[in-house]
Amino acid sequence: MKKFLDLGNQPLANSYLKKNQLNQKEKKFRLEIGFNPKNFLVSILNTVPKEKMFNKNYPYKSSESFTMRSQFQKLAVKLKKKFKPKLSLEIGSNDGAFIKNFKKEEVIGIEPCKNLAKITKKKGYKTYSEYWDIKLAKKISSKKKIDLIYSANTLSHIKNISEIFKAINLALTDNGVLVLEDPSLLECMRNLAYDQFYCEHIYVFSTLSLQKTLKVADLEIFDIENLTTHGGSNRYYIKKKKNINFKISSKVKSNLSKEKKFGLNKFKTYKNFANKVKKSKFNLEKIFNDLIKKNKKIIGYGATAKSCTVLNYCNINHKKIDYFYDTTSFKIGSYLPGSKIPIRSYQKLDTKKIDYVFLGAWNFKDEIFKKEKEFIKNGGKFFTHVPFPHII
Ligand code: DWN
Repeated sequence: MKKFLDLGNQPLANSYLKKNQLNQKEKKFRLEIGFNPKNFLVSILNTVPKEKMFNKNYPYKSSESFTMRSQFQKLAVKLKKKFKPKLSLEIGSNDGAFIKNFKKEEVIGIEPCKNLAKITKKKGYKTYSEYWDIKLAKKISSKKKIDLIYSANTLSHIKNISEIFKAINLALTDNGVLVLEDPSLLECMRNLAYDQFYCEHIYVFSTLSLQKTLKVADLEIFDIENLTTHGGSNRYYIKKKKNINFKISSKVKSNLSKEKKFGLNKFKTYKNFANKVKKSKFNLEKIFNDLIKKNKKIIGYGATAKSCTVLNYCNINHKKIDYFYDTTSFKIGSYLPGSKIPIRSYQKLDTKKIDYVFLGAWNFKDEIFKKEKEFIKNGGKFFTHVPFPHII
């Protein structure tokens, strides 16, 4: 791995602090990002043990956003129509936003975070509260293989990625399909969205890197959809290499050439990105300092895991942002890691109380702007660091 970016000492994103933990020393790790010139994988260099991140206290629920709920519902309909699976499985089923669109006997959830697995189990969905690996794949598929495996924003969170793909190959029927969705490295770099890097995001995939990694597990991409989800994601359709029933779509070639044209196969592209990130930090700090000088009331919106990287890298703490609004029950009443900014239960934004809003959940800008049109109409302002620090 060749290091190209250092985002400093960071606490664990999603490790929200309770009031009685505010004076305790937080666990930190060095957030450095590297590029592997052999397989083009971009990953964080120092990983945190999975049990420290994905456990019974996991705060993120997929169902929190209307955008995500409706996307999962539409996708389930589409995949069922396209592949007619008899048995489907989701790796990282979270609170069931995707699997709830299937009949209970036709889908299995894998969710190591016990608080989340409990939700789907309670609703009657078969859910394994375990980490996905070869052992689990064998256990689940020993009697009946899986026709469709879906995984959104999860495989990029697992360290031993080649083993993960081998386990998927093992569990799939010969004509089975893996549908994998994760943030796109190309969009992350184009948008200077360096906050896609944090402890949980071990990898940010490109088509180039995924193609090489899948090869080791005898799998290959046969189609790709470019999505706007989470600030730009790719949905990859993947099959067994030996399966000739699916034609390789021209989207695979066009994505590969788009990425090569941008330089995702070259180290110097990543060095340029790192230089731009430094400038972005400087300019975001400047926006904060200018607003504070003018005595503006600043709050944050969406206490995302991504925010953790930006806030801590750009030295933004509770002295600069009064509080964050978030709708997630688990986060309300706690404090963002590192920056120690309190998280409050969401209330409609009001210009009588708030002047500027830092958009932590910039990936849900459209949904949030729709909700807050009164605030915007009355002169309230949002600001973000994506694709460059600016007041919107
Ligand atoms: O990959 C991951 C993604 C999918 O989810 C995980 N590693 C962890 C998590 O990352 P995140 O926290 O950056 O995800 P989101 O989906 O950008 O988080 C949105 C946050 O904003 C949630 O805490 C809910 C909140 N929110 C809100 O308070 N009001 C969101 C919307 C749309 C709103 O209107």
